[in-house]
Amino acid sequence: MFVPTFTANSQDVPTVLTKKCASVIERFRQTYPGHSPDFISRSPGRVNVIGEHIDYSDFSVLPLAIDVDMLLAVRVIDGKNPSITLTNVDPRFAQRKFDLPLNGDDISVDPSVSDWSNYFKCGLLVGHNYLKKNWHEKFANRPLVGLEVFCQGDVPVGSGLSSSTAFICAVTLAVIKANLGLDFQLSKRDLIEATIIAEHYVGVNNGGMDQATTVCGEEDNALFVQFKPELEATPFKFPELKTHEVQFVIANTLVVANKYETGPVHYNLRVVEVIVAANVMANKCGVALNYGPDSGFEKGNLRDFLNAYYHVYCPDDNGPWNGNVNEGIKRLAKMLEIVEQTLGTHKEGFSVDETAQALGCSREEFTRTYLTVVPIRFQVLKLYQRAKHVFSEALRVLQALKLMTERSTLNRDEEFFEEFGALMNQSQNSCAELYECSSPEIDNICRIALDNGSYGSRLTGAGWGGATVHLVPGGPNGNVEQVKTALIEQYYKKQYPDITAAELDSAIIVSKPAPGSCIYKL
Ligand code: NG1
Ligand code: MG
Repeated sequence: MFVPTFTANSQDVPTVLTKKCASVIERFRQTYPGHSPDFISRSPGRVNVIGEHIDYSDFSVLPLAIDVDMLLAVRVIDGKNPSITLTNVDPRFAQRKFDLPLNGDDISVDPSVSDWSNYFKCGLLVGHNYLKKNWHEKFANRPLVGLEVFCQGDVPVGSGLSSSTAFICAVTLAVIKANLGLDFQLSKRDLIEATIIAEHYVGVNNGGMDQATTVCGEEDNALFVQFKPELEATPFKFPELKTHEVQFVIANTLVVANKYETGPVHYNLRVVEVIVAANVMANKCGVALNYGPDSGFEKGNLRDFLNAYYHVYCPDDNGPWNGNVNEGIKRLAKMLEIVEQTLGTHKEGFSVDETAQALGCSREEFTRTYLTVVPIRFQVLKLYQRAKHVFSEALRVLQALKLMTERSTLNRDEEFFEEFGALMNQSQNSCAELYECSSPEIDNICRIALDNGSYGSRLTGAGWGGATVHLVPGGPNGNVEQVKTALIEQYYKKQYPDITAAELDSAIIVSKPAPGSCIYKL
């Protein structure tokens, strides 16, 4: 039985500095002559093995932190008029310097200017919110301390490996530690909850998968991340197979998916579609969605519908589904039947009028409640397809979890690779066909990988470009080199004829699960 645990301890690790740490310290000293950093704040990127576009519907996901990360070398400057100086090893991001307002509430992020310092300011904002909320008596009217920061990240940007979240979590952790001292113990849960809303400041209504993974990552462990009944991140090891290792290969399409610019027709539109789908299903089944205060748009989501449906139609059941895997599989299968009955009537999509009618409200009320919260553009709302993806993907996550954690059922390595791989391939098909968040480059990479030794290939992260993840037998007689060679020859060299060896090197990542956010005391 899968008992969720939550190691809510601090992020301080032994002062064993990695090579990357040594180089960021050296670069700090070159950038800020005569100064040395007080500490390094690190947060890793993450790959989502399965469970795509379901975290903002509060369904559990199966990610792992990887060994590409964002490192911030930080020096605290105590002084009268505190300022922040940001330097980035990546020449695309020029140095930024800005004064800190005496009152942290005056820090603002302008989402219309997509400058890299915006993500720093998101971290500064949520860090300040945390300081006020948790330490008001000690912090109430104290200004934030000034910082000199050198940023060195190797999470490819816009690649679906959560570079933005790795940066923001590293910043938030740095701001809290800089202001409360390195010995202040910050629980992982607090750091996650503080950072989940950070990217909302730049206009993305994301879920909490990235933050939970970057903070809770554990070496050699994948994570089962649950958002309800409450946030839990439970590490678990890959199954011990007989002659191979379980290896996930990450291949970046190098098509940068900028969620902030395409949100109105991509990411943020999906967020609206799945919330509308939940409310249409609720109205058609005559159940009220009793959602929590943190529910998106102040309307219930698909998980709220699942709970409300069972509360009304199966009152004798043992209460809301609380992460019991087998019970969850049963309920999600039931939801897929309800999707057919309630949304299958409009497989070509719902117009605004049809949706208002299905919700039992006027066109004006529908528009005001759902269509004006974030900018979106659409012809029809594909409620059937999006809801079918979400419930089927949430179901695949639980099936994958059983495969990963109930080893006894497997007696041949291939059995694991075939069954787990099949779930990943079904996920890719659902993302492409039902959620329409794939791209020709993703489809191409997946085909090549599956033809050359991968058992399961799919997009990871938001999609529409970004990265792909592949289940490949690892170890001495595995297929990792075969998959890499095929991708280089048949995808990268064809799609990008003048790609350099360095770019190729960072395009394919073969990573072991890495530890989560941490502070290196110097
Ligand atoms: P990426 O593409 O890694 O930023 C985004 C969301 C996640 C999740 C995935 C899709 C942000 C910050 N994160 O991940 O919450 O919804 O897409 O599963 O937008
Ligand atoms: Mg991101």
